[in-house]
Amino acid sequence: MTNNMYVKNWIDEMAALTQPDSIVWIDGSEEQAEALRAEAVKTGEMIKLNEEKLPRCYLHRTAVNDVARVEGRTFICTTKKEDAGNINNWMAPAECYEKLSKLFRGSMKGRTMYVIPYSMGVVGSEFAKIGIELTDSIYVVLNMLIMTRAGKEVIDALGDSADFVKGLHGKADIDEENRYICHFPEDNTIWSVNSGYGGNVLLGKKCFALRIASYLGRKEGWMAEHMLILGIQYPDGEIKYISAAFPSACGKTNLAMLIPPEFLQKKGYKVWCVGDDIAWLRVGADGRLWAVNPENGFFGVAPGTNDKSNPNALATTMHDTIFTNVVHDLDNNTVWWEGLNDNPPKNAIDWKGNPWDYTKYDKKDKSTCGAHPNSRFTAMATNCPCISSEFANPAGVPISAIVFGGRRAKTAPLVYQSKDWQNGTFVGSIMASETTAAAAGAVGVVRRDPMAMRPFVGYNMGDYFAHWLEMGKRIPNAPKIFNVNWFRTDDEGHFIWPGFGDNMRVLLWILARCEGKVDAVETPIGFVPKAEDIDIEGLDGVTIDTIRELLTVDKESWLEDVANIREFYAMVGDRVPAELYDELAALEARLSK
Ligand code: SAT
Ligand code: MN
Repeated sequence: MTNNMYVKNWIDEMAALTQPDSIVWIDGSEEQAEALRAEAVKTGEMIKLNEEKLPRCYLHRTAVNDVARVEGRTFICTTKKEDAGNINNWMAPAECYEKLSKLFRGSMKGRTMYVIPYSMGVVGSEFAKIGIELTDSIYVVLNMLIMTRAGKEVIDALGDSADFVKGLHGKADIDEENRYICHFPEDNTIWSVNSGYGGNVLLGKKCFALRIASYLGRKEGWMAEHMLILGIQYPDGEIKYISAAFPSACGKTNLAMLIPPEFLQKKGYKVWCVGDDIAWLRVGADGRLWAVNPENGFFGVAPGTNDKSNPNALATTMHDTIFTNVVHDLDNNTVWWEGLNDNPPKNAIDWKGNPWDYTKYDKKDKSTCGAHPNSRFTAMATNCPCISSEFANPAGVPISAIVFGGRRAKTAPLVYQSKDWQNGTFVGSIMASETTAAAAGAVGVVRRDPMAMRPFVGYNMGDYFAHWLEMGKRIPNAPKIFNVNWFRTDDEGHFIWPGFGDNMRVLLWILARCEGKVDAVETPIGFVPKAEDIDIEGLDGVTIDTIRELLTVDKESWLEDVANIREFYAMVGDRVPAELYDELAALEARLSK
Protein backbone atom coordinates (compact mmCIF):
# COMPACT_ATOMS: atom_id res chain seq x y z
CA MET A 1 0.00 0.00 0.00
CA THR A 2 2.99 2.32 0.27
CA ASN A 3 6.51 2.84 -1.04
CA ASN A 4 7.50 4.75 2.09
CA MET A 5 10.80 3.12 3.02
CA TYR A 6 10.57 4.15 6.68
CA VAL A 7 7.23 2.42 6.96
CA LYS A 8 8.28 -0.65 4.97
CA ASN A 9 11.54 -1.17 6.84
CA TRP A 10 9.88 -0.80 10.19
CA ILE A 11 7.09 -3.25 9.34
CA ASP A 12 9.68 -5.74 8.03
CA GLU A 13 11.59 -5.45 11.28
CA MET A 14 8.49 -5.89 13.46
CA ALA A 15 7.30 -8.82 11.33
CA ALA A 16 10.69 -10.48 11.64
CA LEU A 17 10.34 -10.14 15.39
CA THR A 18 6.74 -11.26 15.83
CA GLN A 19 6.60 -13.72 12.88
CA PRO A 20 2.96 -13.46 11.82
CA ASP A 21 1.63 -15.89 9.21
CA SER A 22 0.44 -12.99 7.12
CA ILE A 23 0.31 -9.21 7.03
CA VAL A 24 -2.88 -7.36 6.11
CA TRP A 25 -3.11 -3.62 5.50
CA ILE A 26 -6.25 -1.92 6.78
CA ASP A 27 -7.54 0.26 3.96
CA GLY A 28 -10.55 1.76 5.73
CA SER A 29 -13.05 0.23 3.31
CA GLU A 30 -16.43 -1.00 4.54
CA GLU A 31 -15.94 -4.31 2.67
CA GLN A 32 -12.74 -5.08 4.56
CA ALA A 33 -14.24 -4.07 7.92
CA GLU A 34 -17.28 -6.25 7.25
CA ALA A 35 -15.08 -9.24 6.38
CA LEU A 36 -13.16 -8.75 9.63
CA ARG A 37 -16.38 -8.56 11.64
CA ALA A 38 -17.53 -11.80 10.03
CA GLU A 39 -14.24 -13.45 10.88
CA ALA A 40 -14.38 -12.23 14.49
CA VAL A 41 -17.89 -13.64 14.79
CA LYS A 42 -16.75 -16.96 13.35
CA THR A 43 -13.93 -17.29 15.87
CA GLY A 44 -16.10 -16.12 18.78
CA GLU A 45 -14.04 -12.97 19.34
CA MET A 46 -17.21 -10.94 18.88
CA ILE A 47 -20.93 -11.68 19.08
CA LYS A 48 -23.22 -10.13 16.51
CA LEU A 49 -26.18 -8.49 18.28
CA ASN A 50 -29.83 -8.18 17.24
CA GLU A 51 -29.77 -6.53 13.81
CA GLU A 52 -33.18 -4.94 14.27
CA LYS A 53 -32.67 -3.55 17.76
CA LEU A 54 -28.95 -2.79 17.55
CA PRO A 55 -28.01 -2.62 13.87
CA ARG A 56 -24.37 -3.49 13.11
CA CYS A 57 -23.54 -3.76 16.85
CA TYR A 58 -21.25 -6.34 18.45
CA LEU A 59 -20.33 -7.61 21.89
CA HIS A 60 -16.81 -8.51 22.96
CA ARG A 61 -15.52 -9.89 26.26
CA THR A 62 -11.94 -9.36 27.32
CA ALA A 63 -10.03 -11.82 29.44
CA VAL A 64 -11.13 -11.66 33.07
CA ASN A 65 -7.69 -10.42 34.13
CA ASP A 66 -7.67 -7.69 31.50
CA VAL A 67 -10.39 -5.13 32.13
CA ALA A 68 -8.73 -1.75 32.70
CA ARG A 69 -5.63 0.30 32.12
CA VAL A 70 -2.66 -0.97 34.11
CA GLU A 71 -0.82 2.05 35.43
CA GLY A 72 1.68 -0.04 37.34
CA ARG A 73 2.79 -1.67 34.10
CA THR A 74 2.86 1.50 32.01
CA PHE A 75 6.34 2.87 31.35
CA ILE A 76 7.89 6.01 29.92
CA CYS A 77 11.24 5.04 28.47
CA THR A 78 13.43 8.10 28.08
CA THR A 79 17.21 8.02 27.93
CA LYS A 80 17.45 9.89 31.22
CA LYS A 81 15.30 8.75 34.13
CA GLU A 82 14.73 12.35 35.27
CA ASP A 83 13.01 13.09 31.96
CA ALA A 84 10.28 10.58 32.79
CA GLY A 85 10.12 11.89 36.35
CA ASN A 86 9.01 10.30 39.60
CA ILE A 87 5.32 10.01 38.79
CA ASN A 88 5.92 7.74 35.80
CA ASN A 89 7.39 4.26 35.82
CA TRP A 90 10.65 4.34 33.94
CA MET A 91 12.80 1.83 32.12
CA ALA A 92 15.89 2.53 30.05
CA PRO A 93 14.90 2.29 26.36
CA ALA A 94 17.47 -0.40 25.47
CA GLU A 95 16.49 -2.52 28.45
CA CYS A 96 12.80 -2.17 27.66
CA TYR A 97 13.18 -2.99 23.97
CA GLU A 98 15.15 -6.07 24.92
CA LYS A 99 12.70 -7.19 27.58
CA LEU A 100 9.67 -6.72 25.35
CA SER A 101 11.38 -8.20 22.28
CA LYS A 102 11.53 -11.46 24.19
CA LEU A 103 7.78 -11.29 24.75
CA PHE A 104 7.04 -10.30 21.17
CA ARG A 105 9.41 -12.80 19.55
CA GLY A 106 7.32 -15.28 17.56
CA SER A 107 4.16 -14.14 19.39
CA MET A 108 2.18 -13.69 16.14
CA LYS A 109 2.94 -17.17 14.78
CA GLY A 110 -0.30 -18.61 13.43
CA ARG A 111 -1.84 -15.13 13.52
CA THR A 112 -2.29 -12.21 11.16
CA MET A 113 -0.58 -8.90 11.70
CA TYR A 114 -2.85 -6.01 10.78
CA VAL A 115 -1.31 -2.71 9.73
CA ILE A 116 -3.53 0.21 10.71
CA PRO A 117 -2.52 3.63 9.36
CA TYR A 118 -4.49 6.19 11.36
CA SER A 119 -4.69 9.90 11.84
CA MET A 120 -5.36 11.70 15.10
CA GLY A 121 -7.24 14.74 13.83
CA VAL A 122 -8.72 15.41 10.40
CA VAL A 123 -6.56 13.64 7.80
CA GLY A 124 -4.03 15.95 6.24
CA SER A 125 -4.96 18.95 8.42
CA GLU A 126 -2.23 21.11 9.82
CA PHE A 127 -2.67 19.88 13.35
CA ALA A 128 -3.28 16.17 12.68
CA LYS A 129 -0.66 13.55 13.50
CA ILE A 130 -0.24 10.15 11.97
CA GLY A 131 0.34 6.80 13.62
CA ILE A 132 0.60 3.25 12.39
CA GLU A 133 -0.48 0.48 14.71
CA LEU A 134 0.56 -3.11 14.10
CA THR A 135 -1.69 -5.52 15.96
CA ASP A 136 -2.73 -9.17 15.97
CA SER A 137 -6.23 -8.33 17.24
CA ILE A 138 -9.27 -7.87 15.00
CA TYR A 139 -11.04 -6.30 17.98
CA VAL A 140 -8.33 -3.62 18.05
CA VAL A 141 -8.66 -3.04 14.30
CA LEU A 142 -12.43 -2.61 14.51
CA ASN A 143 -12.17 -0.28 17.51
CA MET A 144 -9.47 1.80 15.83
CA LEU A 145 -11.70 2.13 12.77
CA ILE A 146 -14.26 3.82 15.04
CA MET A 147 -11.94 5.76 17.35
CA THR A 148 -9.62 7.19 14.70
CA ARG A 149 -9.62 8.12 11.04
CA ALA A 150 -7.93 5.08 9.59
CA GLY A 151 -7.13 3.65 6.19
CA LYS A 152 -5.55 4.29 2.83
CA GLU A 153 -6.05 8.07 2.80
CA VAL A 154 -3.83 8.28 5.88
CA ILE A 155 -0.92 6.43 4.31
CA ASP A 156 -1.36 8.62 1.24
CA ALA A 157 -1.24 11.71 3.44
CA LEU A 158 1.98 10.43 5.06
CA GLY A 159 3.69 10.20 1.67
CA ASP A 160 7.38 9.41 2.10
CA SER A 161 7.69 11.12 5.47
CA ALA A 162 9.20 9.44 8.53
CA ASP A 163 6.95 11.50 10.80
CA PHE A 164 4.60 8.89 12.24
CA VAL A 165 4.18 7.16 15.60
CA LYS A 166 5.25 3.53 15.43
CA GLY A 167 2.88 1.39 17.50
CA LEU A 168 3.28 -2.31 18.05
CA HIS A 169 0.60 -4.25 19.88
CA GLY A 170 0.52 -7.98 20.49
CA LYS A 171 -1.96 -9.95 22.57
CA ALA A 172 0.71 -12.61 23.14
CA ASP A 173 -0.82 -14.77 25.94
CA ILE A 174 -2.74 -12.00 27.75
CA ASP A 175 -0.38 -12.80 30.59
CA GLU A 176 -0.87 -10.30 33.42
CA GLU A 177 2.61 -10.89 34.77
CA ASN A 178 4.16 -9.96 31.44
CA ARG A 179 1.82 -7.13 30.49
CA TYR A 180 3.66 -3.95 29.47
CA ILE A 181 2.48 -0.68 27.99
CA CYS A 182 5.69 1.13 27.04
CA HIS A 183 6.33 4.49 25.46
CA PHE A 184 9.55 5.66 23.84
CA PRO A 185 8.83 9.36 23.30
CA GLU A 186 12.31 10.02 21.92
CA ASP A 187 11.66 7.40 19.20
CA ASN A 188 7.98 8.16 18.53
CA THR A 189 7.32 4.55 19.49
CA ILE A 190 4.78 2.60 21.57
CA TRP A 191 4.96 -1.11 22.43
CA SER A 192 2.06 -2.84 24.16
CA VAL A 193 2.02 -6.53 24.94
CA ASN A 194 -0.17 -9.08 26.74
CA SER A 195 -3.35 -7.02 26.91
CA GLY A 196 -6.49 -6.77 24.83
CA TYR A 197 -8.22 -4.00 26.81
CA GLY A 198 -9.06 -0.53 25.37
CA GLY A 199 -6.73 2.00 26.91
CA ASN A 200 -3.83 -0.47 26.82
CA VAL A 201 -4.20 -1.43 23.18
CA LEU A 202 -6.01 1.26 21.19
CA LEU A 203 -2.67 2.97 20.80
CA GLY A 204 -4.06 6.14 19.23
CA LYS A 205 -5.85 7.04 22.43
CA LYS A 206 -3.99 7.40 25.74
CA CYS A 207 -0.64 6.15 24.46
CA PHE A 208 -0.35 8.47 21.46
CA ALA A 209 -2.91 11.27 21.85
CA LEU A 210 -1.91 11.90 25.47
CA ARG A 211 1.47 10.42 26.44
CA ILE A 212 3.42 10.81 23.19
CA ALA A 213 1.46 13.92 22.19
CA SER A 214 2.07 15.67 25.52
CA TYR A 215 5.79 15.11 24.94
CA LEU A 216 5.52 16.47 21.38
CA GLY A 217 3.38 19.37 22.58
CA ARG A 218 6.04 20.50 25.00
CA LYS A 219 8.67 20.39 22.26
CA GLU A 220 6.48 22.09 19.69
CA GLY A 221 4.61 24.60 21.88
CA TRP A 222 1.11 23.16 22.19
CA MET A 223 -0.80 21.03 24.72
CA ALA A 224 -2.33 17.55 24.75
CA GLU A 225 -4.85 17.29 27.57
CA HIS A 226 -7.29 14.81 29.11
CA MET A 227 -10.21 17.12 28.38
CA LEU A 228 -13.68 17.07 26.94
CA ILE A 229 -14.71 19.97 24.72
CA LEU A 230 -18.26 21.31 24.59
CA GLY A 231 -20.07 24.28 23.12
CA ILE A 232 -22.89 26.14 24.84
CA GLN A 233 -25.25 27.85 22.46
CA TYR A 234 -27.08 30.92 23.78
CA PRO A 235 -30.61 31.80 22.70
CA ASP A 236 -29.16 34.42 20.33
CA GLY A 237 -27.21 31.68 18.52
CA GLU A 238 -23.76 32.54 19.84
CA ILE A 239 -21.68 29.52 20.92
CA LYS A 240 -19.00 29.57 23.64
CA TYR A 241 -16.63 26.66 24.14
CA ILE A 242 -15.35 25.09 27.35
CA SER A 243 -12.76 22.38 27.80
CA ALA A 244 -12.77 20.35 31.00
CA ALA A 245 -10.37 17.88 32.57
CA PHE A 246 -11.72 15.13 34.83
CA PRO A 247 -10.08 11.80 35.66
CA SER A 248 -11.26 8.64 33.90
CA ALA A 249 -14.83 7.57 34.73
CA CYS A 250 -15.73 10.88 36.43
CA GLY A 251 -18.37 11.99 33.96
CA LYS A 252 -16.52 13.60 31.04
CA THR A 253 -18.77 11.89 28.49
CA ASN A 254 -21.89 12.90 30.43
CA LEU A 255 -20.83 16.53 30.70
CA ALA A 256 -19.76 16.68 27.05
CA MET A 257 -23.22 15.53 25.93
CA LEU A 258 -25.37 17.18 28.56
CA ILE A 259 -28.97 18.09 27.96
CA PRO A 260 -29.86 21.51 29.40
CA PRO A 261 -32.53 21.68 32.13
CA GLU A 262 -35.98 22.24 30.69
CA PHE A 263 -36.26 25.93 31.57
CA LEU A 264 -33.03 26.62 29.70
CA GLN A 265 -34.12 24.54 26.71
CA LYS A 266 -37.30 26.60 26.57
CA LYS A 267 -35.23 29.75 26.46
CA GLY A 268 -33.32 28.33 23.50
CA TYR A 269 -30.09 27.06 25.08
CA LYS A 270 -28.33 24.12 23.44
CA VAL A 271 -25.17 22.11 24.15
CA TRP A 272 -22.90 20.66 21.47
CA CYS A 273 -20.27 18.00 21.97
CA VAL A 274 -16.88 18.43 20.29
CA GLY A 275 -15.06 15.74 22.26
CA ASP A 276 -15.41 13.64 25.40
CA ASP A 277 -11.86 12.67 26.37
CA ILE A 278 -8.92 14.34 24.68
CA ALA A 279 -8.16 17.88 23.53
CA TRP A 280 -5.18 19.14 21.58
CA LEU A 281 -4.80 22.86 22.21
CA ARG A 282 -2.74 25.49 20.49
CA VAL A 283 -2.53 29.28 20.33
CA GLY A 284 -4.42 30.68 17.35
CA ALA A 285 -3.47 33.65 15.20
CA ASP A 286 -6.04 35.64 17.16
CA GLY A 287 -4.25 35.02 20.46
CA ARG A 288 -6.92 32.70 21.79
CA LEU A 289 -6.48 29.04 22.72
CA TRP A 290 -8.01 26.71 20.11
CA ALA A 291 -8.92 23.08 20.72
CA VAL A 292 -9.45 20.08 18.47
CA ASN A 293 -10.65 16.63 19.42
CA PRO A 294 -8.12 14.30 17.77
CA GLU A 295 -10.41 11.28 18.10
CA ASN A 296 -13.21 10.09 15.87
CA GLY A 297 -15.35 8.19 18.37
CA PHE A 298 -16.20 7.63 22.01
CA PHE A 299 -14.87 4.88 24.25
CA GLY A 300 -17.36 5.54 27.01
CA VAL A 301 -18.16 3.86 30.32
CA ALA A 302 -21.40 1.87 29.94
CA PRO A 303 -22.65 1.39 33.55
CA GLY A 304 -24.78 4.30 34.68
CA THR A 305 -25.50 5.42 31.11
CA ASN A 306 -29.28 5.66 30.66
CA ASP A 307 -31.92 7.82 29.08
CA LYS A 308 -31.84 10.21 32.04
CA SER A 309 -28.10 10.43 32.79
CA ASN A 310 -27.01 10.65 29.16
CA PRO A 311 -29.67 10.12 26.49
CA ASN A 312 -27.28 11.39 23.83
CA ALA A 313 -24.67 8.75 24.64
CA LEU A 314 -27.35 6.08 24.72
CA ALA A 315 -28.62 7.16 21.30
CA THR A 316 -25.02 7.17 20.03
CA THR A 317 -24.66 3.49 20.91
CA MET A 318 -27.83 2.35 19.16
CA HIS A 319 -26.06 1.31 15.96
CA ASP A 320 -22.54 0.57 14.68
CA THR A 321 -21.22 0.12 18.22
CA ILE A 322 -18.88 -2.35 19.86
CA PHE A 323 -19.78 -3.17 23.45
CA THR A 324 -17.09 -4.56 25.73
CA ASN A 325 -17.70 -6.51 28.96
CA VAL A 326 -21.41 -5.72 29.34
CA VAL A 327 -24.26 -8.19 30.01
CA HIS A 328 -25.55 -10.22 27.07
CA ASP A 329 -29.36 -10.50 27.10
CA LEU A 330 -29.90 -13.86 25.45
CA ASP A 331 -33.65 -13.57 24.88
CA ASN A 332 -33.29 -10.39 22.87
CA ASN A 333 -29.66 -10.76 21.77
CA THR A 334 -29.08 -7.25 23.09
CA VAL A 335 -26.95 -5.79 25.88
CA TRP A 336 -27.56 -4.54 29.39
CA TRP A 337 -25.53 -2.91 32.16
CA GLU A 338 -26.12 -1.73 35.70
CA GLY A 339 -27.94 1.57 35.65
CA LEU A 340 -29.38 1.15 32.13
CA ASN A 341 -32.88 0.51 33.47
CA ASP A 342 -34.68 -1.46 36.19
CA ASN A 343 -35.24 -4.51 34.02
CA PRO A 344 -32.18 -6.70 34.10
CA PRO A 345 -32.49 -9.56 31.62
CA LYS A 346 -33.68 -12.85 33.06
CA ASN A 347 -31.75 -15.01 30.68
CA ALA A 348 -28.31 -13.49 30.57
CA ILE A 349 -24.55 -13.96 30.39
CA ASP A 350 -22.33 -11.72 32.53
CA TRP A 351 -19.14 -9.96 31.44
CA LYS A 352 -17.09 -13.01 32.38
CA GLY A 353 -19.11 -15.20 30.02
CA ASN A 354 -21.03 -17.03 32.78
CA PRO A 355 -24.80 -17.32 33.23
CA TRP A 356 -25.90 -14.34 35.31
CA ASP A 357 -28.66 -14.44 37.90
CA TYR A 358 -29.98 -10.90 38.24
CA THR A 359 -31.78 -11.76 41.50
CA LYS A 360 -28.38 -12.17 43.16
CA TYR A 361 -27.30 -8.73 42.03
CA ASP A 362 -26.50 -6.52 45.00
CA LYS A 363 -25.79 -2.86 44.20
CA LYS A 364 -23.28 -2.61 46.99
CA ASP A 365 -21.27 -5.65 45.98
CA LYS A 366 -19.47 -5.05 42.69
CA SER A 367 -18.60 -8.71 42.37
CA THR A 368 -22.27 -9.48 41.67
CA CYS A 369 -22.43 -7.06 38.73
CA GLY A 370 -23.45 -8.39 35.37
CA ALA A 371 -21.43 -5.79 33.50
CA HIS A 372 -17.90 -4.93 34.58
CA PRO A 373 -17.83 -1.48 36.26
CA ASN A 374 -15.37 -0.39 33.54
CA SER A 375 -17.34 -1.96 30.68
CA ARG A 376 -17.40 0.25 27.61
CA PHE A 377 -19.05 1.19 24.36
CA THR A 378 -17.07 2.19 21.29
CA ALA A 379 -19.25 4.40 19.11
CA MET A 380 -18.79 6.82 16.24
CA ALA A 381 -18.77 10.50 17.16
CA THR A 382 -20.95 11.24 14.16
CA ASN A 383 -23.67 9.01 15.67
CA CYS A 384 -24.10 11.47 18.50
CA PRO A 385 -27.29 13.55 18.27
CA CYS A 386 -25.54 16.57 19.81
CA ILE A 387 -22.27 16.37 17.89
CA SER A 388 -20.96 19.86 17.17
CA SER A 389 -20.89 21.19 13.63
CA GLU A 390 -17.25 22.05 14.44
CA PHE A 391 -16.31 18.48 15.41
CA ALA A 392 -14.33 17.96 12.22
CA ASN A 393 -13.23 21.56 11.74
CA PRO A 394 -9.43 21.31 11.46
CA ALA A 395 -9.09 24.76 13.05
CA GLY A 396 -10.91 23.55 16.15
CA VAL A 397 -12.89 25.81 18.46
CA PRO A 398 -11.82 28.82 20.59
CA ILE A 399 -11.83 28.03 24.31
CA SER A 400 -13.33 30.56 26.75
CA ALA A 401 -12.90 28.53 29.94
CA ILE A 402 -10.83 25.62 31.16
CA VAL A 403 -12.48 23.60 33.91
CA PHE A 404 -10.74 21.17 36.24
CA GLY A 405 -12.66 18.78 38.41
CA GLY A 406 -12.50 15.61 40.40
CA ARG A 407 -14.56 13.42 42.62
CA ARG A 408 -14.25 14.87 46.12
CA ALA A 409 -16.76 14.00 48.84
CA LYS A 410 -15.55 16.97 50.89
CA THR A 411 -13.19 19.97 50.63
CA ALA A 412 -13.66 21.19 47.03
CA PRO A 413 -16.68 23.50 46.57
CA LEU A 414 -19.15 23.20 43.69
CA VAL A 415 -17.17 25.72 41.67
CA TYR A 416 -14.44 28.30 42.08
CA GLN A 417 -12.45 30.48 39.76
CA SER A 418 -8.71 30.93 39.84
CA LYS A 419 -7.17 34.39 39.89
CA ASP A 420 -5.14 34.15 36.70
CA TRP A 421 -3.32 31.64 34.50
CA GLN A 422 -0.53 30.97 36.99
CA ASN A 423 -2.96 30.47 39.85
CA GLY A 424 -5.13 28.38 37.50
CA THR A 425 -2.16 26.16 36.69
CA PHE A 426 -1.69 25.75 40.43
CA VAL A 427 -5.37 24.82 40.81
CA GLY A 428 -4.95 22.18 38.10
CA SER A 429 -1.74 20.89 39.64
CA ILE A 430 -3.41 20.24 43.00
CA MET A 431 -6.42 18.40 41.56
CA ALA A 432 -7.38 15.34 43.55
CA SER A 433 -9.96 12.68 42.94
CA GLU A 434 -11.22 9.40 44.25
CA THR A 435 -9.93 6.54 42.10
CA THR A 436 -12.35 4.69 39.79
CA ALA A 437 -12.60 1.33 38.03
CA ALA A 438 -10.98 2.78 34.88
CA ALA A 439 -7.60 1.72 36.19
CA ALA A 440 -6.63 -1.50 37.93
CA GLY A 441 -6.31 -1.08 41.71
CA ALA A 442 -8.31 0.16 44.68
CA VAL A 443 -11.40 2.25 43.97
CA GLY A 444 -12.47 5.30 46.00
CA VAL A 445 -9.09 6.34 47.35
CA VAL A 446 -8.31 10.08 47.09
CA ARG A 447 -5.16 10.69 45.11
CA ARG A 448 -3.55 13.73 43.52
CA ASP A 449 -4.27 13.72 39.81
CA PRO A 450 -2.92 16.97 38.33
CA MET A 451 -5.01 18.17 35.39
CA ALA A 452 -6.43 14.58 35.32
CA MET A 453 -3.14 13.75 33.60
CA ARG A 454 -1.32 11.77 36.27
CA PRO A 455 -1.43 8.52 34.23
CA PHE A 456 -0.95 10.28 30.89
CA VAL A 457 1.94 12.77 30.98
CA GLY A 458 4.67 11.37 28.74
CA TYR A 459 7.48 13.17 30.57
CA ASN A 460 8.44 14.67 33.92
CA MET A 461 5.38 16.06 35.73
CA GLY A 462 7.42 19.03 37.01
CA ASP A 463 8.31 19.92 33.41
CA TYR A 464 4.65 19.51 32.51
CA PHE A 465 3.69 22.13 35.11
CA ALA A 466 6.40 24.40 33.71
CA HIS A 467 5.01 23.90 30.21
CA TRP A 468 1.58 25.01 31.43
CA LEU A 469 3.09 28.18 32.91
CA GLU A 470 5.06 28.77 29.72
CA MET A 471 1.96 28.36 27.55
CA GLY A 472 0.15 30.96 29.66
CA LYS A 473 2.73 33.54 28.67
CA ARG A 474 2.12 32.76 25.01
CA ILE A 475 -1.69 33.12 25.01
CA PRO A 476 -2.54 36.82 24.95
CA ASN A 477 -6.23 36.02 25.24
CA ALA A 478 -6.09 33.06 27.60
CA PRO A 479 -9.15 31.15 28.81
CA LYS A 480 -10.14 31.66 32.44
CA ILE A 481 -9.49 28.66 34.67
CA PHE A 482 -12.04 27.12 37.04
CA ASN A 483 -12.45 24.11 39.30
CA VAL A 484 -15.70 22.20 39.83
CA ASN A 485 -16.80 19.36 42.08
CA TRP A 486 -20.14 17.70 41.32
CA PHE A 487 -19.55 15.01 43.94
CA ARG A 488 -19.77 16.69 47.34
CA THR A 489 -21.75 14.52 49.78
CA ASP A 490 -23.74 15.18 52.93
CA ASP A 491 -23.18 13.46 56.27
CA GLU A 492 -25.10 10.40 55.07
CA GLY A 493 -22.95 10.13 51.98
CA HIS A 494 -25.62 11.34 49.51
CA PHE A 495 -24.59 13.62 46.67
CA ILE A 496 -25.80 17.14 47.44
CA TRP A 497 -25.71 18.50 43.89
CA PRO A 498 -27.99 16.81 41.32
CA GLY A 499 -25.32 16.82 38.63
CA PHE A 500 -25.87 15.69 35.01
CA GLY A 501 -27.87 18.25 32.98
CA ASP A 502 -28.05 20.58 35.96
CA ASN A 503 -24.29 21.07 35.75
CA MET A 504 -25.18 23.48 32.96
CA ARG A 505 -26.26 25.95 35.66
CA VAL A 506 -22.66 26.05 36.86
CA LEU A 507 -21.25 26.27 33.34
CA LEU A 508 -23.41 29.33 32.68
CA TRP A 509 -21.95 31.04 35.76
CA ILE A 510 -18.47 30.14 34.50
CA LEU A 511 -19.14 31.68 31.09
CA ALA A 512 -20.73 34.76 32.67
CA ARG A 513 -17.52 35.20 34.69
CA CYS A 514 -15.45 34.92 31.51
CA GLU A 515 -17.38 37.83 30.11
CA GLY A 516 -17.26 39.86 33.28
CA LYS A 517 -21.06 39.73 33.52
CA VAL A 518 -21.34 38.53 37.10
CA ASP A 519 -19.72 39.27 40.45
CA ALA A 520 -18.11 36.75 42.75
CA VAL A 521 -17.00 36.35 46.35
CA GLU A 522 -13.29 36.19 47.04
CA THR A 523 -12.20 33.31 49.30
CA PRO A 524 -8.72 32.05 50.21
CA ILE A 525 -8.84 29.51 47.34
CA GLY A 526 -10.31 31.76 44.65
CA PHE A 527 -13.61 33.29 43.56
CA VAL A 528 -16.85 31.49 44.33
CA PRO A 529 -20.31 32.51 43.10
CA LYS A 530 -22.73 34.48 45.17
CA ALA A 531 -25.26 31.78 45.97
CA GLU A 532 -28.06 33.68 44.22
CA ASP A 533 -26.08 33.70 40.98
CA ILE A 534 -26.44 29.94 40.48
CA ASP A 535 -29.83 29.64 38.83
CA ILE A 536 -31.91 27.06 40.71
CA GLU A 537 -35.16 27.53 38.78
CA GLY A 538 -37.06 24.26 38.56
CA LEU A 539 -34.62 22.34 40.77
CA ASP A 540 -36.33 19.97 43.18
CA GLY A 541 -35.00 19.93 46.71
CA VAL A 542 -32.20 22.40 46.06
CA THR A 543 -32.56 25.74 47.85
CA ILE A 544 -30.30 28.73 48.07
CA ASP A 545 -29.06 27.26 51.36
CA THR A 546 -28.03 24.07 49.56
CA ILE A 547 -26.01 26.22 47.17
CA ARG A 548 -24.47 28.09 50.11
CA GLU A 549 -23.48 24.77 51.65
CA LEU A 550 -21.99 23.59 48.36
CA LEU A 551 -19.93 26.76 48.09
CA THR A 552 -18.42 26.74 51.58
CA VAL A 553 -14.67 26.69 51.85
CA ASP A 554 -13.66 24.94 55.04
CA LYS A 555 -10.29 26.35 56.05
CA GLU A 556 -9.41 23.41 58.27
CA SER A 557 -9.77 20.77 55.60
CA TRP A 558 -8.00 23.00 53.07
CA LEU A 559 -5.06 23.38 55.43
CA GLU A 560 -4.90 19.59 55.63
CA ASP A 561 -4.91 19.58 51.86
CA VAL A 562 -2.03 22.05 51.77
CA ALA A 563 0.10 19.64 53.76
CA ASN A 564 -0.83 16.83 51.40
CA ILE A 565 -0.07 18.99 48.35
CA ARG A 566 3.36 19.81 49.73
CA GLU A 567 4.06 16.07 50.06
CA PHE A 568 2.83 15.51 46.53
CA TYR A 569 5.03 18.27 45.09
CA ALA A 570 7.99 16.76 46.93
CA MET A 571 7.19 13.45 45.29
CA VAL A 572 6.98 15.08 41.84
CA GLY A 573 10.48 16.30 42.59
CA ASP A 574 12.81 19.19 42.00
CA ARG A 575 11.38 20.24 38.67
CA VAL A 576 8.19 21.63 40.22
CA PRO A 577 8.36 25.30 39.21
CA ALA A 578 9.05 27.84 41.96
CA GLU A 579 5.92 29.73 40.90
CA LEU A 580 3.77 26.83 42.09
CA TYR A 581 5.51 26.73 45.47
CA ASP A 582 4.84 30.47 45.69
CA GLU A 583 1.18 29.82 44.96
CA LEU A 584 1.08 27.13 47.62
CA ALA A 585 2.67 29.41 50.21
CA ALA A 586 0.27 32.22 49.34
CA LEU A 587 -2.70 29.86 49.66
CA GLU A 588 -1.50 28.69 53.04
CA ALA A 589 -1.06 32.26 54.20
CA ARG A 590 -4.57 33.21 53.09
CA LEU A 591 -6.05 30.15 54.81
CA SER A 592 -4.18 30.85 58.03
CA LYS A 593 -5.31 34.45 58.27
O1 SAT B 1 -9.35 2.80 28.99
S1 SAT B 1 -9.17 4.16 28.53
O2 SAT B 1 -7.87 4.65 28.96
O3 SAT B 1 -9.24 4.23 27.08
C1 SAT B 1 -10.39 5.13 29.16
C2 SAT B 1 -9.96 5.86 30.38
O4 SAT B 1 -9.50 5.23 31.33
O5 SAT B 1 -10.08 7.09 30.40
MN1 MN C 1 -10.07 9.24 29.56
